[in-house]
Amino acid sequence: MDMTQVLDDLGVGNDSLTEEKKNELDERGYTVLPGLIGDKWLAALRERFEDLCDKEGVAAGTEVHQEAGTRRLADLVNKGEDFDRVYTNPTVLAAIHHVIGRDFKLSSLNARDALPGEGHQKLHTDWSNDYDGRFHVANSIWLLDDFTEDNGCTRLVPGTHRGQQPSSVLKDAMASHPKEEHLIASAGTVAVFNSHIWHGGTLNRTKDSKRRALHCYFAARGHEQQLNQREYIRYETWKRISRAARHILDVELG
Ligand SMILES: O=C(O)CCC(=O)C(=O)O
Repeated sequence: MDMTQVLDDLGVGNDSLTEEKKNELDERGYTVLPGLIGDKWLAALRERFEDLCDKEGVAAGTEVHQEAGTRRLADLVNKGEDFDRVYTNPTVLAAIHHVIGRDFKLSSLNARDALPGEGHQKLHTDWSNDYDGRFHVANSIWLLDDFTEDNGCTRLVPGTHRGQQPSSVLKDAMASHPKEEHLIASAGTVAVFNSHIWHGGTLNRTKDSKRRALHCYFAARGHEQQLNQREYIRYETWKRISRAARHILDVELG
């Protein structure tokens, strides 16, 4: 299938994303889409998050990455039907396509919760090189809880997606940046960002507040995935999803 057909099949149209959102992605490197996850779906995703953390215990997240002070999950494509609508959401796909501008695929679908007293990350990008005139990766963060100033929201530095790696410019990538913005938004919001932008998690300063989120991360077609979906895809998932969804995962071979 070609990408035009895939996007069409998944309901992505010219009007899926407003000009304002496209401009924000171009100029600032991220945009915020409130209310994308309806209440019932949100409840189901939260329940699944907790069930998987309980079930997987210390192994949770190992398929991709574990991080001290956080609860992480990985390979969510294969861990419940409620996740099918995440990586095929037409508004998010329109935004990802706008950033990458060519055929792309899912790189990974993971989750992260910064525990109280933990979660601060250095400013980083999701791409290891400086800007080379094209964008190779784009990410979306799906808020399963309200993100507040205190509970470990994401920070982003607008306009840095066309620049160098923060580690080669900043003296201290852990420090707060004068131009950083904090993603303060309600549960159910999705933020899409050009993942060449400088960003990172912040400290959860609360005593007991959760800040669970999904990371639905995409890369241009020619690049390796963060999780090799062909290696991990389960037959029950493959059977359930559409041809267009299989293309997004790059698991069309059957
Ligand atoms: O969850 C967040 O706020 C951002 C996480 C992030 O950038 C990462 O884990 O690389």
